Amino acid sequence: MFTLIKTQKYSAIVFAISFLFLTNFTLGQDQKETSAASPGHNQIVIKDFDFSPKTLTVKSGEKITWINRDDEPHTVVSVEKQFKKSTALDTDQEFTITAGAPGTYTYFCSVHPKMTGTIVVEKS
Ligand SMILES: [Cu+2]
Repeated sequence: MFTLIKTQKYSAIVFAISFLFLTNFTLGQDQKETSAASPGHNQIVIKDFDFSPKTLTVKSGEKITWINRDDEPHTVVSVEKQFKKSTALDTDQEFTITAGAPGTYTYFCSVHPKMTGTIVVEKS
């Protein structure tokens, strides 16, 4: 009798923990999909000395975030000074700007000037 209760209690705890993990996992997935799909959130990943995507099209007023996934520091500098330049971004550091007037914005990394990218800003 005692053993049976104990086992049931144990099962209940195991069940509760699995449920929590499952819920967390599901929530995590949801959040990921939401942020990727939600309008106004545009991310450029810096990896292997490259900006990805190379060309990003956004609407005026939307935010653009660069994130450095390299071990090397990188910067984001507008060729025509259309937005303020970033500081040197360390690994996993982010830099965010708000897209201004419609147009084509080219930018580069001042540490590695061969790294270039383009942002096309469309009318919102
Ligand atoms: Cu760089």
